[in-house]
Amino acid sequence: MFRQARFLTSATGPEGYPVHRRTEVALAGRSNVGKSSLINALTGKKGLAKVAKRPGRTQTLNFYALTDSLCLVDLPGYGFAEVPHRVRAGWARMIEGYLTGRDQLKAILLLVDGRHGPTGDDLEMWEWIKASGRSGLAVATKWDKVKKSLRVKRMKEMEAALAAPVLPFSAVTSEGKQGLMSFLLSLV
Ligand SMILES: Nc1nc2c(ncn2[C@@H]2O[C@H](COP(=O)(O)OP(=O)(O)OP(=O)(O)O)[C@@H](O)[C@H]2O)c(=O)[nH]1
Ligand SMILES: [Mg+2]
Repeated sequence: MFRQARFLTSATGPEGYPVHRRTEVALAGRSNVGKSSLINALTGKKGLAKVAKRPGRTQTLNFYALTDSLCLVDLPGYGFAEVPHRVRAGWARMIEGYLTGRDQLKAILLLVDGRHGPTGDDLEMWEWIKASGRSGLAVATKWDKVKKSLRVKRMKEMEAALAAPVLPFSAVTSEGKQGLMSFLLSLV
């Protein structure tokens, strides 16, 4: 576990990005999919990233140093209808600016709700990630909520839809945590 993890800073544009040499890994996914919870699970620090009952909680790019060489970036979730259109357009610009413009961004994790599989938005995001030239890893969140008897079938469906391996993950049981840590450490 990344017990030395700490919050670095929030940003809404390049002028706010932290100045450091860490490799960055971004967490993309629909609002409420479990991005912030994943950060807390990986670090063993419950309150490090704010987890909300209501979707749309994360509204800036939030940078978390995991080690001296690795940094996770929590992005605002997409697909949240209750946020006014103008605000959403601003988020899209902010996220796209970061994902396209940040040199030290090496990989993007796409978090998909394991209970439902990828939505249209998720598939669009996945295509974008593949085209971006960065590494991508698909993660199925809330895996504890998927009935054991359905897991094999659900995983096959998700992997077929994304045409890629998917890592099952639960912030509640910590399933998938080791695999995710190995992936992150392999980047640096
Ligand atoms: N059972 C279960 N619930 C989870 C898991 N991960 C997240 N949740 C719950 O899902 C809700 C949303 O989690 P967040 O981590 O805030 O989701 P987010 O993707 O950061 O959401 P935004 O910041 O709005 O984009 C919270 O109520 C969490 O407790 C999980 O692995 N298992
Ligand atoms: Mg969040």
